[in-house]
Amino acid sequence: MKIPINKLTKLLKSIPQWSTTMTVTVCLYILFIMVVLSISFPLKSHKTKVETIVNERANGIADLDNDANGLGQNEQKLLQRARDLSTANNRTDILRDAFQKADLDGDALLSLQELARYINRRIREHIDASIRNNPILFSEIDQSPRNGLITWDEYYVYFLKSLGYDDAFIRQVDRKRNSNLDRKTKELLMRDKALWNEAARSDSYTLTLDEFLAFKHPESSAANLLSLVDDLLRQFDEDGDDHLTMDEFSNVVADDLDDKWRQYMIEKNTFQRQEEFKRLIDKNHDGVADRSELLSYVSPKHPRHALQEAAILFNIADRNKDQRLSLRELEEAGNVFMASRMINSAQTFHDDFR
Ligand SMILES: [Ca+2]
Ligand SMILES: [Ca+2]
Ligand SMILES: [Ca+2]
Ligand SMILES: [Ca+2]
Repeated sequence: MKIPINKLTKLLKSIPQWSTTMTVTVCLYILFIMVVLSISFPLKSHKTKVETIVNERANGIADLDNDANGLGQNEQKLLQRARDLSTANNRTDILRDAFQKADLDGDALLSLQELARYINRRIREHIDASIRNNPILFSEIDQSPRNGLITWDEYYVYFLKSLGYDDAFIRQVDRKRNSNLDRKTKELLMRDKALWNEAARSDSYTLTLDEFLAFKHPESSAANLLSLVDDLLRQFDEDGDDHLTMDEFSNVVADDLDDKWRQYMIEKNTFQRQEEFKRLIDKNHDGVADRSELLSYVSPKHPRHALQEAAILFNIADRNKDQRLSLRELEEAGNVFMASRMINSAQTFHDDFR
């Protein structure tokens, strides 16, 4: 989608300056400031809307028209995921358990830092587990022949088996047309086929062990992260010296909004991008970001992802605006938390790291 430059300039100019009080508050936590600056808080007038959302719900969140409300895009995405989620029977138990684990000081309330720290831990656990389990799953699928490569056919059989189809049924399925499969299964197969084609770098018919990791867990794949760093350099490294200066990083021209880095960057103003560069990217403070600094920045283990997710959850669920989440507030927006990285650390990353 292309947005006219003049509209964007207007949009950027309309972003209000932060008040001193606000700045003092956010300074309490240095990483928090970065994320808060980069996230659109809902305006006061949206409170009623948010209250309506959490009041009238069938599955933990209520309907919300996508156009005329002030919640940010990230909040909208999470709300949509929450809507798509069917409500788990043991939701209350899951939420209570996570709440207790996240509540480090045991005051029965979650601060933004507590929530972010917990989410970061969940993300790290998810990534470590997916890397650990990758060879095991790989050799389970690599059966015919067992040659260190997984073909689409091998994956197809494994996938249907994992959904409970038996061998006799699987043998007679027309694999081109996916005949006799229900609509949901067909959709999942088509999605996987598309992801497969993206991950199969060397040969489109087979996946190596590393490619299989990128296929199942793009956020855990080192090759994927390195290519994100390449993208970042290609977009912003103007003098081509393989390093980003603060100017290269922060003076973004909005000429290519199809690029996801530019989309991401344009959501922030120059000051915010400079702060992000100084505080989150240039770790050794030598004024340039090298590849290893950029790699740590794009990694899902970087705390900024957890902080951003925590801030989104606060925007949606902190109804009394006391900057704390109670268990009740969690339960009232139940499916939002279930769909978030607080509980579902795996699925939600898959969209971001393709
Ligand atoms: Ca607490
Ligand atoms: Ca450069
Ligand atoms: Ca540096
Ligand atoms: Ca609260």
